[in-house]
Amino acid sequence: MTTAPMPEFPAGFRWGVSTSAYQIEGAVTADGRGPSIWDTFAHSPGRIVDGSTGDEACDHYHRYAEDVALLAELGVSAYRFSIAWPRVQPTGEGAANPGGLDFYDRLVDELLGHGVDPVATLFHWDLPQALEDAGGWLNRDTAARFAEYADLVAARLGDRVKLWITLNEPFIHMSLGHGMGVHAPGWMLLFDAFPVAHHQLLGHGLAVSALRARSTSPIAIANNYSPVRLQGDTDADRAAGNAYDALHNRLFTDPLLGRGYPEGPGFDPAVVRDGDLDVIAAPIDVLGVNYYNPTGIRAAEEDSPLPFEIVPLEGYPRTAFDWPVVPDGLRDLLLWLRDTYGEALPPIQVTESGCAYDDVPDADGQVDDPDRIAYLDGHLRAVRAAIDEGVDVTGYFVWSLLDNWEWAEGFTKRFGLVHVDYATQRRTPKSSYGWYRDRVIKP
Ligand code: PNW
Repeated sequence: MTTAPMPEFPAGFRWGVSTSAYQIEGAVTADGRGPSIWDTFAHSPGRIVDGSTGDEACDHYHRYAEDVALLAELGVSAYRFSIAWPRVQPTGEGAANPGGLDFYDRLVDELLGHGVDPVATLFHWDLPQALEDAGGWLNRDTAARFAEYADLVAARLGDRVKLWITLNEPFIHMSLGHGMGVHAPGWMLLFDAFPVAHHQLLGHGLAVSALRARSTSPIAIANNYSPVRLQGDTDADRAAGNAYDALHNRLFTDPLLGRGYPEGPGFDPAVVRDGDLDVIAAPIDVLGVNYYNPTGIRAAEEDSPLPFEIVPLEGYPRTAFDWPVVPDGLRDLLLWLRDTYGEALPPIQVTESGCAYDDVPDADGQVDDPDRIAYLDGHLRAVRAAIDEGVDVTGYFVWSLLDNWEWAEGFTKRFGLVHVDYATQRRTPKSSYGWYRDRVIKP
């Protein structure tokens, strides 16, 4: 598919792709790795739609050199991956497991050898199972454990990782993992999941100090945002929109940027101790923004347990996940962040943006994915529009390099620029890979 020439981005703009450990690595018992909550969850009957697990995933643990060659050929300047905590600390505490860190050491050197900046996420949801057995993120102690783990990683990789990302989407880990039971560890606590928000944020703040002590590289967090599209214009609809914003878009960002928690659903002051908000507001250098779609909101029915009602957005194309394709939502979000946080907002990098489609190889083995090209084209123009309106955006990472194990959806959702045939682990770049390389990164 051809698209109109992409407008130029500022010099030095960081082009990347993202992945996460449990979704691609496989090799779940290699070199002393301990079990994580996702191993436990995936192996529990009924949790994953196709009954699959991440035991093998894309076998990236053994094929990382081939995957780095794909990155180099793509021409990205950065690669965002995550480090599996249970490889570094199989039980979540104590001395580092050298075999686990060795893998990331090899990966980082392979990236640098190909001119690709390593961007490392420390926590992309794969908590060591032993920590979950002690209460997981509901237990305040997990925050301190996370900072110790960050210290071990930075001691080994702090001279070479170019950007640290402490947590991936703490909101999704709280809501889907602990509120609604859709993700590991599978708790259904609804709004009682708030301690998971606070302890993740506390862990983030403590990890920022640990990283600063070992590394001069900038530090970020990757938050998930979904701008509100009000479906109604009554005062009750607007109040519902504010409640949803407080929960999804501000619960993590307000305290990170020094404003304390927003009043609203889910907030429980009882777990917040003196001094915690100062730890959480430790300055960060970059705000990572993961965006997939906006959320339609209107006032809830009177007997609803929720202070808002989520309404499907009509009139948009949809991805294989049934998520609406709304590129303007990304521009709106970036402007909302700037208008809401003003001077407190650090430069933004879009750390995830992408879509799932049912990509099937043709008779010649080629994968043509015009819908993904249209998706990325629209979202990049939205980023460009926000930059034109004065928002400081310095990077964009496509989710994802490879088709991979999509959590509760197993292998049924393909987000990659590169198709993976899981039976053979054969990688085939899709047409979107060539488009990103030739029309965006090196036009
Ligand atoms: C993100 N939602 O997860 C994650 O960071 C990735 O690991 C994942 O593969 C990617 O987005 C695609 O799903 C999300 O329900 C999971 O709104 C669920 C939602 C959003 C993000």
